[in-house]
Amino acid sequence: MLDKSPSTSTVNVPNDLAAHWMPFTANRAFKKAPRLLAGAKDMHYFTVDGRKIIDAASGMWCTNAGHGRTQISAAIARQAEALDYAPPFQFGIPQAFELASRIADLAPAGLDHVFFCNSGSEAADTALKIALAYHQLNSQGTRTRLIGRERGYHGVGFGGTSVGGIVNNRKMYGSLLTGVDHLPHTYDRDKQAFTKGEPEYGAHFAEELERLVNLHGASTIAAVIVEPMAGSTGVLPPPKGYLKKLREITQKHGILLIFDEVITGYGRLGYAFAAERYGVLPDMITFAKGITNGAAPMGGVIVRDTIHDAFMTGPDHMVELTHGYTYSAHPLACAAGLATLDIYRDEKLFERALGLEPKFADAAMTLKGLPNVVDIRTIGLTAGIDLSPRADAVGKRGFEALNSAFHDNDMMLRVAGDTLALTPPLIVTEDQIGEIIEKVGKVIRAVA
Ligand code: PXG
Repeated sequence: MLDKSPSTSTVNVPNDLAAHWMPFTANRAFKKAPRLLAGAKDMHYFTVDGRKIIDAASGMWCTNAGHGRTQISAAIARQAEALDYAPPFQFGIPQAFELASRIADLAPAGLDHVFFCNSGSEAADTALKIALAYHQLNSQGTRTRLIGRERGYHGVGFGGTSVGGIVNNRKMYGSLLTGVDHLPHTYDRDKQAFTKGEPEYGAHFAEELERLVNLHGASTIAAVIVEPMAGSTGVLPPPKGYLKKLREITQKHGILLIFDEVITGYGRLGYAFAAERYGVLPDMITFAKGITNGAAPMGGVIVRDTIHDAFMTGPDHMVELTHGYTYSAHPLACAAGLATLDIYRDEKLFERALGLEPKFADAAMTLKGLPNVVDIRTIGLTAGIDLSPRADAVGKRGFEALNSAFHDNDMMLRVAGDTLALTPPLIVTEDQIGEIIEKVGKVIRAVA
């Protein structure tokens, strides 16, 4: 058993933070007041100075089973000793096949094939490439247009950035992919504010796809990609009936539907995948994060049989899909994934999340009425809390909240602009939900 709680003296704190250019981080502010982590166990992080921080973010939507799970770290260690690396092109390891089968078993029937990569970004780009290639094989090569959604996030590759809909992530990177269009986002505060679960209002936003079909012609559209619940933009649950409608319209026009389940996968909404919660069968599901509980980088795409089978033609010796990564199905990630799925199953964590959902929603809604709180949305074990921005600087109040949580309230949360996102590990107890909400209340008052 590894005890990851650090004693202050064992942690080596660097005195020069200049060389590491941190991702998606306000680097200069960080380096003035660093948030340095040294260990983690169950629901908590430990800072380099020995403080215990409650994790209301599952790291970054990753550690659904909580931190420091020895079952996972031991599996990784064993795998590293037995087989450190194996080429995934033209060679295989048993664990990759086993993990793919386990994932296919969790996915809706008909989605039975798994292509591995190393991140959510790679998963999104992989799914988009499979969609384009499929239509070519299917004698519909004019279908090249990709449709995303405003406020969507599909990672940072050129494909994912192009179909993504968060302006700050797009505007610095030129024209991106051509032939991309976007559905409108599904949020209308006037009609949806302070809703628990899926809002009643907004299914009609899916009908905008008919408008895009009328504009471009169905024969030019390859795929639509959406997050069933938009996470990064600040937690937007799908309106009731929206995803079903999107499925109906895509099906009618021969357009593939991709669910980006990088966040919603592996229990966040109380099911293995959101596709199951909503009873909607997409053509592909992308995943990452929770597949290894964050303990090793891994992502992937679960593909519908008809799409996979369309590639399995031609001469036997030919590569069917000219795509893949040096680290696809990496042995350490496969070992971590198998151990993680064991934990999810044995501890019934998806069911646990579903059971806790009403309590979590009730607790989050108690924050209504605190200063600057203009909306609270909940879904599964996730809540988004919109704070009104400071007059002079959008995002500043949110950034202050991140710092107040970490430095003054021993809590990690995620912020997206001025929205606070709570998304704790699925092992969270009712008492810990109470503690998190109480601390969020303090943070909200502190940044009033
Ligand atoms: N798709 C979705 C839906 C995501 O949420 C990605 C793709 C990209 O995954 P990678 O592994 O390439 O980062 C994501 C990532 C946040 C937050 O604070 C969310 C993500 C990443 C970082 C922060 O909400 N999601």
